[in-house]
Order: sequence, then structure tokens, then C-alpha cells
Amino acid sequence: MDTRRALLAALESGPVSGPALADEIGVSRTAVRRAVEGLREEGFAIEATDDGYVAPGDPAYCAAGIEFGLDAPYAVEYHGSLPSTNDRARALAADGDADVAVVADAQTGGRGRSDREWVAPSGGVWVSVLTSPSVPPARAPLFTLTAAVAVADACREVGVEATIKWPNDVLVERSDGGDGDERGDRPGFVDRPARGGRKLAGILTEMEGEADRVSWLVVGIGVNANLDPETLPAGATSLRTERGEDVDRRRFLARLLEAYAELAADPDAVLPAWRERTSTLGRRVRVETPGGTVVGTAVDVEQPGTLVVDTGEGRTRVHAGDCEHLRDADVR
Ligand code: BT5
Repeated sequence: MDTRRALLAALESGPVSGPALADEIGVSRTAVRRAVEGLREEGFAIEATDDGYVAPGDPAYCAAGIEFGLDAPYAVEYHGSLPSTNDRARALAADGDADVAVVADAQTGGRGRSDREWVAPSGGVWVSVLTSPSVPPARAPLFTLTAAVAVADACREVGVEATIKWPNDVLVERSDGGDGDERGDRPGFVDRPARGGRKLAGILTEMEGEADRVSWLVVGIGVNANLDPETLPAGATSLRTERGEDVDRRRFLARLLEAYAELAADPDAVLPAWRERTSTLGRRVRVETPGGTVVGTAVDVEQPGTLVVDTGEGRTRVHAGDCEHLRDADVR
């Protein structure tokens, strides 16, 4: 373990004496002092007291702040602004890195699926988790569903009743059954109505693989956290809007990463957990797929994340596509 990580770990259980830590991990006292300075520069405001170094009571949203107390196997890389955390994670993958969570306060070139724009101003939770799981590439879609479950749970823990829309959206359902677009059209943004709910979060999974094994997998997660609707596309919502107050992004992201890591390690648990949290199953849906439009009732989800739609003429299995929840009046 490097000095920075050893220091962060030691700070979890109370004050740390610099010389004692230096002896314990076998580095110089200067190395410990440098690690303290480095963490402070990152924004993790370590205090020096008579008992030794003490962690800040309310750590900032920064790499060390997120890593502090994190029970998930990722190093955190934090940026104030990036074009896209997915692009940064892909660059790390090309260098052979893995098990990194790339976080940015803002993204200037955030991406959705099919090169759509993802609006990502300062105040959201924008993160890409880079791993190298020992699974065949065909299993990759399951990680999107895994992330959706983790996002829904993290949102519910802060009091927002989020549900999952197949495959990659996390929504807040509207009680009045409206389509979430009453704030009017916004040129450039409104390419898909958020019918059946307001979009709180989206997931973009990218990977590279050989025939039998994924080389790298990047799961990009965007959650509209402390943002106002005016800064988001029509049909979107945020944790701030739903709760009426801000979330602690540091805690929220830590819970999200922990939930994701835990479920990713237990693939058999993903589909049952997903079924419990989705608003797609049992609904009339229209799915735009590469092979055409499928309309019917969504009846199940199967490995590795395939949606089963009952079209009235049989069951169709959809592997990828854009899904819209329909109201009965929409079904033609
Ligand atoms: C997604 O695509 O929902 C995937 C979004 C993934 C974003 C994360 S943030 C961290 C990481 N780095 C990245 O660059 N990306 C990932 P899709 O299903 O294609 O939905 C895209 C559509 O959602 C857009 O065309 C807009 O209509 C809408 N949209 C854009 N920004 C939004 C926002 N902040 N909140 C809600 N909806 C949004």
C-alpha cells in the first residue's frame, strides 16, 4: 500500500501519529508529511492536533474525501472538469489500469448512448467505473443493469423513490401520469420525451473484449444530484428537486460505488434485484431496436439483460434499444 492510502486508512480509526505511522508502514517521516500535504492539496483538510493527524469531520467532494471510508475496491480519480469521465476511463484502460472510479464535478462533453449529448453541469454525480471483469463480452449488458440497481438504491437511501426503465435509465415516476414535458420544448434537448417518468440518471456502458473475455469495461453513471431543472433537458429531474434539499454527494457516491461493487460480485443476484426496482415490467412499451420497432407488454428480463416483450403475437426478445413507457392511449 502506498503512503497516501495507508494514511487514509489509518485516519479512519482516529488520530494518527506521523512518526508511528512512518514506523508502521516502513517509510520516512518526511514521506508521511508529504502524504499529509498531498491529501490537503486534494481538498482533504487533515488537521494536526496534539494527538496526531485527524481526518476532517466533513470531508470535501474530492478523491481522498470519496475514498475515505469507502468499502469498495476502487481508487478514485477526481477532476473539477473533464470532457467525459468515460473518455478518461477509456484512456486509463488503454494504459492498463483497472479498478478506478473517475469522477468529475462537471463534464463539457458528456455522452449518452448513440453519441447523444449528456448534459453534465457542476453539481451532478458524474462517474465512470473502470474494471476488468473475468467474463465474456456477451455478459457486459448485465453491468448496466447492475449499475441501475445500485443507482436506484442509492437514490432511495436519500429518500427519492427511483425506479429503473429498461435498460439504462433511472426515473422518478409521476403520480399524475403526465409525460414530464410540461416545462415546454427546449430546442436541442427534446429528442425523446421522458414519458412515464422524469429522468434522474443514465448509464453508458462501454467495453473492449476478446472472444472469451472482456479486456476492459467502463460503466459511466450520471446522476442529476444538486442541480436545478433549468440547467437540465426537459423531462429531467434531480435529487435536489425531488428532495427539496441537496444531497451529500460524497456519501451518495460512496454508497453508489459500494452497492455497485457488491452486486457486480454477485451476478446471480442482479436480475432479481432489477425486477424488484423496475417500472418497465408489466408496462406497455415501444422499443426502437436496430432491427425495427417492437410494441407490446414488457413481461420479463433475462440474462444478460434482454427484455422480453409480449407483442400479442408471441414473445420477442430485445437485446438493445430505446424503450418508451406507453400509456394505454398511446398504443396503436
Ligand atoms: C444515457 O444515454 O442516459 C447515458 C448517460 C450516461 C452519462 C454518464 S455521466 C458519466 C459518464 N461520462 C459520460 O460522458 N457519460 C457517462 P441515453 O439513454 O442515450 O440518453 C441520452 C438522452 O438523455 C439525451 O438525448 C437527452 O434527451 C437526455 N439527457 C441528457 N442529459 C440529461 C440529464 N443530465 N438528465 C436527464 N436527461 C438527460
